[in-house]
Amino acid sequence: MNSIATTASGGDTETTGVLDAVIVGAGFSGLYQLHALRDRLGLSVQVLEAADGVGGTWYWNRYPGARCDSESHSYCYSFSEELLQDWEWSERYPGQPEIMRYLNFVADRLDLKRDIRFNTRVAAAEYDEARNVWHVTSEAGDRFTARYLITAVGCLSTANVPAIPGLESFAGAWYHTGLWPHEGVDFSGKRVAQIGTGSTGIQAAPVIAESASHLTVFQRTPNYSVPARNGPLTPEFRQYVKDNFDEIRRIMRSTTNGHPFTIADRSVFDVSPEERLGIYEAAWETGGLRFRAAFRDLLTDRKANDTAAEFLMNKIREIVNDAGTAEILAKIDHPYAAKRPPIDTDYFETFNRDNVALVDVHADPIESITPAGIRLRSGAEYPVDVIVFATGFDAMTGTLTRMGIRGRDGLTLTEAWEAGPRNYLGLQVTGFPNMFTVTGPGSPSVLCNMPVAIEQHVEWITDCIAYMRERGIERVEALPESTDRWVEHVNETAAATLFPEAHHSWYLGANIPGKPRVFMPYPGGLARYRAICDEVAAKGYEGFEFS
Ligand code: N01
Repeated sequence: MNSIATTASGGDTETTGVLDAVIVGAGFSGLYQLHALRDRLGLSVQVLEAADGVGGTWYWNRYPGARCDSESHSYCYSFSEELLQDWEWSERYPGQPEIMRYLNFVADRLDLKRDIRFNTRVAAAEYDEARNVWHVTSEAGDRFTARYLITAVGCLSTANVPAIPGLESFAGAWYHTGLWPHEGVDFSGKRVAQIGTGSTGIQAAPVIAESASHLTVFQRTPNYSVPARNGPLTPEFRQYVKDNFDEIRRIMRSTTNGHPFTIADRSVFDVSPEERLGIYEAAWETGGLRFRAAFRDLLTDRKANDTAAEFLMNKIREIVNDAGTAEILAKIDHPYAAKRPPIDTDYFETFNRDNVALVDVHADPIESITPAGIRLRSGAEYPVDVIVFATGFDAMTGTLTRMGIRGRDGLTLTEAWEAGPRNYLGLQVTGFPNMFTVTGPGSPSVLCNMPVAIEQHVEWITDCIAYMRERGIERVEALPESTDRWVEHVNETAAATLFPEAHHSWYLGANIPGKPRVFMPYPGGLARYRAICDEVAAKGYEGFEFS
């Protein structure tokens, strides 16, 4: 292990030796990657984190109703029996504060914080070919040199505030859900506008409506949603999880999406229409992402998907009292689950409240923000005191391309990904030796229960580095032909699904003006992906070049 001293001079910090690794980000992935490299391999590691605490996406997303859509007992690390036994989740889905408590519990239990530099946002990371090291510089000018650069920046960490003319003139307060104030926002007595009806907006609206004097939801693309059916976990269930975690882990690792339940082994048209309706009703009652697992062909056969879509649109019409509002909510143009399927607590019911209104900004787009509120193209005006942007993220690539990453021959990551992200296995970009991207584009990532995808990546990266060290190999880089083949494979796999039919989805980069339209996550399923990665490793890291 290298011994590293850090010196502070003129407010700057500079490593005086070469660290083994710099990890960027202290969320689920950065914490485990630090533990794996430091405590398993004995490496010198520095984590750099922009926030003043651990948590990653959960540190920033403190909006009302923020809660994970994965079930608690699966939204956690599975690598440590001790962590599993010593933590208790309180509800079926973990709320944001509870996830923060959990990640702090893990960081403290594994003594991780001493190797994390908080309040340190990376401004540049440059590969030095002559020395085969990465020089990483923070916005404040602190400098770190390391053999490996590992990005653990999450997939949804660069907030997207749409460039609507006039925002700077707005006299009220505005917030993005992904950069929510720590002290919270008091909506009482306020007229609130919420723009966006993705997973976040669908969680936030019912909670905001409870305290605001009035909430207007501006919906551009209607969305499906299934009731989460959240509630407290019983002591019996918690004990069941502790006693059966090996089996739960086995299921999570063997399914497409890394959840603790399997996808039914039946096709939509294997059953009669009456039977199908019964299956959908039961799945609706069970709630959450389990609805998607009712049939195995929902994401590959449009006609099969249409049956689920029709069921869910009818549910909206049943729940929402006002027929006009129900129609705006139910006019959904994409297959169910081709965009990330939201789950909710009383979302559609919220539109039955007297203090809530829905505005269709697909029919009449937002034209500007005025000092008083929101103006549509038709000239209609909505005076408000607060605007909540639930408008999502520059997903998967946004944070990476903003980090000033420069590889061999001065190539920037932005240049390398000008036409969309290109890499091998979602793990390494050709031209960027010794850099690994945890849950990068091209990996299953956001299509999965994230901790399961993260653990697979962290363990693969750790094994790869161990392999190199055992053999005195100092450099690893994805071969260009491996990248070409992988990108082709991801595209072919996506084309065999219904995902591309949601042409406005952030999976395709369509939510960011000018972003190349490329299907970014790997849609072949986590189990298949794991098998591919394992085979690559077993063949001596086939497709990578060692030197
Ligand atoms: O963001 P989104 P999100 N004018 O991009 C609308 C994860 N997540 O924060 O669809 C008007 O999905 C936009 O409209 P359209 C999860 O993976 C996880 O909700 O582009 N509207 C859309 O309605 C999720 O998928 C949990 O037409 C505008 C909304 O804003 C991901 O985060 C919980 C607009 C953005 O939806 C992102 O979800 C919550 C404009 N100019 C979220 N610009 C978990 O449980 C955008 N919109 C783990």
